[in-house]
Amino acid sequence: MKKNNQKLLDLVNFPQDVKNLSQEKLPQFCGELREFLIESVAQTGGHFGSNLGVVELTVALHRVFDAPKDLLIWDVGHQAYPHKILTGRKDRIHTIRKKGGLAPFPKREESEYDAFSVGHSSTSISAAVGMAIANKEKKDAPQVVAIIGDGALTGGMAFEALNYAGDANVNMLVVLNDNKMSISPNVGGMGKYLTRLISSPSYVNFRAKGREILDSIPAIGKLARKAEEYAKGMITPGTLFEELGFEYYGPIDGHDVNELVEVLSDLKKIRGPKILHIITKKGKGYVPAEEDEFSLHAVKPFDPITGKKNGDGKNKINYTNVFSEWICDVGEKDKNICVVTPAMCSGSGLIDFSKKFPDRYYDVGIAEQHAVTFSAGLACQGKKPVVAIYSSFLQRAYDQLIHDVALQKLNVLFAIDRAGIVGPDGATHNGNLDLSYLRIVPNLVIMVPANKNECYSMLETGYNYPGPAAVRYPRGGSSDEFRKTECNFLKIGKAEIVRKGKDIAILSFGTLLENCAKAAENLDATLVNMRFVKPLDEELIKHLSKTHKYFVTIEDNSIVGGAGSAVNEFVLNNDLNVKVKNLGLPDEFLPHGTREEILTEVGLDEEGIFNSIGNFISK
Ligand SMILES: Cc1ncc(C[n+]2csc(CCOP(=O)(O)OP(=O)(O)O)c2C)c(N)n1
Repeated sequence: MKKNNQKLLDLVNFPQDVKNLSQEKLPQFCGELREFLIESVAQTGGHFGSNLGVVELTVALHRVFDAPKDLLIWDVGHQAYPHKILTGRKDRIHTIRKKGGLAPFPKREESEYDAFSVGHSSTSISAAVGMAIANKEKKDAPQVVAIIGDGALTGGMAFEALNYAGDANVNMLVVLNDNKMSISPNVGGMGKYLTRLISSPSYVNFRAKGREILDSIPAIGKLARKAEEYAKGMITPGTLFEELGFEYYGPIDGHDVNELVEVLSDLKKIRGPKILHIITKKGKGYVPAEEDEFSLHAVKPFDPITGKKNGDGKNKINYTNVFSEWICDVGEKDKNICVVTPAMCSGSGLIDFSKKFPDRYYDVGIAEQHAVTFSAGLACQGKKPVVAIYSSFLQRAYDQLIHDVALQKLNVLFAIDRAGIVGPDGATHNGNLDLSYLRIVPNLVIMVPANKNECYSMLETGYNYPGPAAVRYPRGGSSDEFRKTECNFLKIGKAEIVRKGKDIAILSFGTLLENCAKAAENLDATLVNMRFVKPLDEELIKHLSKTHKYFVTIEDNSIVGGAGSAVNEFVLNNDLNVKVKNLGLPDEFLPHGTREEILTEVGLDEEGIFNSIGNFISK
């Protein structure tokens, strides 16, 4: 029984509780859920606009389907906060993205309601097809629903899956959540196609009417079906999904919870591949987020009344800002420079460049593979493309980097942001593998800046190097002042000795150099800023091996196959007489938390590095 002043949300912890609400209370319930979400994200920060946009959809899905038996697969999973709240995690939602707290995205280990672990885009339809096919022989097979945004639909994998599922006549539903936005406004022909669908007369009603008429003349058979298709072709500006083998329904208002419940209940009864197109507003119900869908895609903690960010509002210069400055500087000087982003304009620091040089700025959608091969094409014709990409998303375009860029020695620069530990976005977004997977690619120069000035210098060096090059830098900043005037071209494959000591040589690759200072001072060790993972400064390594007993390599990358492994190989192959210890990230998928917390946990803070080296030499 609901007491006076008790909220409906207080009564709901699991999907069954959503089913127990009376239908006319659903809009009120959605309002309460939205309010709770705003207060919660204001405290924790995190993905915001997308979650506000799927409140009604999430309520309707949990009312109609029987999760966890029925399988709900969220694409990207940045919009799954309401789903977490309705599936037993309401009390812990304020811990999301924090160390030991709820994961930022759906995660199978976290809840039986999370049918698939996600974080990267455009996987939902493929996973759903696999699940539906795996269950197809079962008597009481689960319903399988993939929920994908119009942005995620720009990823090639989503098309590959649609192409397959339609043809294989898989029993599944795709809910296409169309808000016209990716993180920034969505790009590409598919987005325009969806807009044409929306602007056409209500298709869903027409089809219902059409069916009624056809059902009343049963003998027409195949001819009737053809007539129906013909009529559909006339009323919609194209039937792309239907050509792929899906039944298309919609578009409908994704904020009308009762309509959603009705349509989803109907669709549950129809077999085969179906797509329901719903229209939503990113940021729905919170005015600042509705007015600025772009900036409020993801937020830092803020005051829910004013919408203003907590804290002093001063942003320190970080590596992304350095990239942003550099690319704008080159944009002024070199007409051939162009930048390619797979839908990460703001995160990659490209807002200024896109405004100053719109004709040399290419947002290609969430399409990493295309981004890299497209850049290869640009380079073939004399342009000088820079692929601005996050480390973990570059994993998507590995063969393109090898086959389309490196093999052809093309002049493409990879500006790889979010390398190493990223922090609150956790395991799916950590860039802890790039040095391992890049190091083995022939022809590629790989640079790892130790500070912001060096990052600028390396971008300049890589850009002017006549072949494929990569600069990888982490989220956040370094303690040094950024002084552009101190930036220079670097000599390819040359390291820098930061401190001369004896017996121990610390070979640091990248930004953890700062954390080595204490160990170097206290142990009187030589400290080297290696700068290049490829080519290695072999001459210096040989020289140091003659004057030192111990080498310690350090990197913000997996120890397996990373920069330290390159040193190991060189030491072994050249019979160098040194003992080597590799420090870096363990061979694990590391969880979320702040970057500092995770680095401390794996022993890569000042203290941890000092202790590890101490233990190593005392053995
Ligand atoms: C492979 C990959 N590239 C980029 C991203 C970063 N990213 C997260 S959400 C998002 C936009 C998704 O747009 P859409 O699917 O329309 O959902 P919306 O945010 O509009 O609700 C992007 C580009 C990602 N998660 N995975």
